[in-house]
Amino acid sequence: MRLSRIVRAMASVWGVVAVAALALLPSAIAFAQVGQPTPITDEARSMHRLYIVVLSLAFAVFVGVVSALLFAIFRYRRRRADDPLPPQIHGSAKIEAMWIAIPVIIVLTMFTYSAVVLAKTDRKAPEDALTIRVTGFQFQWQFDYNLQDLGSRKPVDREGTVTILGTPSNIPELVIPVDEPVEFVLHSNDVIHSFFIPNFLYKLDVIPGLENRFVVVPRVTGTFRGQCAELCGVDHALMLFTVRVVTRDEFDRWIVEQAAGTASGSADASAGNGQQQ
Ligand SMILES: [Cu+2]
Repeated sequence: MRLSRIVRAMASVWGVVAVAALALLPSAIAFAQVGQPTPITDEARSMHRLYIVVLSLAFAVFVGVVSALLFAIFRYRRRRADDPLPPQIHGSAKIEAMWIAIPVIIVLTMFTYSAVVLAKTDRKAPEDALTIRVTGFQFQWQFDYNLQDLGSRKPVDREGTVTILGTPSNIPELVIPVDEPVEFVLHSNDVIHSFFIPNFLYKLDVIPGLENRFVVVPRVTGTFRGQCAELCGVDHALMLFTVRVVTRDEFDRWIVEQAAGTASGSADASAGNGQQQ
């Protein structure tokens, strides 16, 4: 039968293409990641794995469709001896079942995996998470550390807040410990901003009158950049900040330094940069 011959021919073409595509997949993934930030939190790593899985599925679909298309174009192009009307084919339960089953499997895989990753990234912060209150304003950021809520350890034994206040000419530094949960509680005093740290592969809107929060577990120490990702006015581009991920010991030393010399228990460290004001 003509149809089964076509299916067999297609299957052998797809076999060759599948081997070639598998060989090319690592290069395709590497190419797709050029210029992307390195994920530095548990959550970012999960999202990155999801991205790779979806990208691989999309790559497989692309290769499958394009190879079928090219096969049909070249193998069944019109030849001089051809009749004006090629053999007419109607229906094939096998092929129809296949083109329903394969997309359903792909969509269900992506849905289930996305739901798992979403549940992880959108989870509630554990009790012992370090909580940082982030306030966006036109045009900078303020970071508040409650001395009674500093995560796994309690390096300062008193009430109060350490405030890191940024200005457009002096960008603030957010310091967080590695390997433990850090929760960001986002507030805005004026318009909508967006708290974005590219290496978290995550951003969240900062909305007046609404408290948005998210939690991450950083796994890499170092200095990373952050910025506002929502056009919020004329100096939006100046809403930059840096994130320094340090060991817990370094973090304790830093917070003690920041809190020192403030009898009232409120340490103001304008544009922090880890230095005591
Ligand atoms: Cu902005």
